[in-house]
Amino acid sequence: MVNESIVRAFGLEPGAFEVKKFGSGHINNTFLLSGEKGQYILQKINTYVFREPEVIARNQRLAADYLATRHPGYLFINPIPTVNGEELYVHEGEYWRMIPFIPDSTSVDQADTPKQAYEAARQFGKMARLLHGIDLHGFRATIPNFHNLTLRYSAFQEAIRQAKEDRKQFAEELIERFLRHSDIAVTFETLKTNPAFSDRLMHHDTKINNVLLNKHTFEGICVCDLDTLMPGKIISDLGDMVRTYVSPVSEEERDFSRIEVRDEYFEALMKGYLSEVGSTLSDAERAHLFYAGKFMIYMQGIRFLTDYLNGDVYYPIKYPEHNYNRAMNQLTLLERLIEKEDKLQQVIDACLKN
Ligand code: ADP
Ligand code: GN1
Ligand code: MG
Repeated sequence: MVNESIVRAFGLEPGAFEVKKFGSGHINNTFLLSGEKGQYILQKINTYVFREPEVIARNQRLAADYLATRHPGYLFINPIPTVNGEELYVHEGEYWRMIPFIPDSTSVDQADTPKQAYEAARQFGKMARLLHGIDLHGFRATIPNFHNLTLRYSAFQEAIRQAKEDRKQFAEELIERFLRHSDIAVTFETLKTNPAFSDRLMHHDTKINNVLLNKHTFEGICVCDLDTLMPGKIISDLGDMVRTYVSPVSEEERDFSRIEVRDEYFEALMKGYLSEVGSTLSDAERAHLFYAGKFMIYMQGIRFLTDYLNGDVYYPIKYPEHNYNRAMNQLTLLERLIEKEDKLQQVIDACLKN
């Protein structure tokens, strides 16, 4: 499963560890190494997605250096260097890195209690707050235009034009329904260039399983999966939490009637996030906190549908209509969220007052 020379490159004896596939992400390959000398996470970086893995390593190093001087007590997961002192090990053209396994930690794939949503959001908020004000000059995008909705929207339109006829016909109604919400992309256009909506260092993948929780108390320990740590907008991190914490079922659910927006989870994540970053927000950012959820759900929905129309080249699928169903799932979630806008905006307003 993992070539022994890779484990050795990080100074560990392969025979002393049991290696297991770990985690449920779409992009990288993650392994857990367990042995008497401790536990480690070993990951193969997907270089189709991350074209320049060195950019990931540099962004993390810059953030780590800043945090180590400004906030030395903060737990930021640093990679374990190879025996040659490198952050990445290249084996037959593939990039590997190792990180320490945080003891007594666990993660959940789905928010099962509002407290979990609160704890996770607080961890993402804490990192955003501590990194607020860092000089962004040395940072680069690990995936260029990752959350650029304007370009995602163009890619969607291009996919509609290029799609094979059978897929286009099958998805016709769903395409129409997504196009009806194109105002979400238009709003993004105005935010992109608004100086009061400036870039921050964002995580860009704030799913709940990217937070490590204490396995006994379920209190937040720290965030993980830092591959997409790069300059971006507050709506990315906040929005992806709304996208992935509020519904009782995940983006994989095919019984769309089970998708709903649970007010208490929405409130818990807003409270958790704003308790940390609230004081750093500009007026323009404060005015777009509800928009964040719409932005991320819409973008993820059109990314899934684009991939369906392109013939499933990005997201791994388990059956032919998988990406179509994921897109339908996200559209349903978007509609459920928009129905509750007035009520949820009141929740946000109350959190901002505290
Ligand atoms: P992926 O790209 O597969 O999502 P992650 O970096 O999120 O990769 O790792 C997958 C899972 O492994 C996470 O959801 C988390 O449960 C666990 N994990 C990652 N890093 C650590 C760590 N340093 N300590 C403990 N568990 C970790
Ligand atoms: C991918 O690797 P994973 O599963 O955490 C994707 C995210 C999507 C997510 C949808 C680099 O994340 O943007 O939100 O799938 N990551 C990349 O499940 O494209
Ligand atoms: Mg992950």
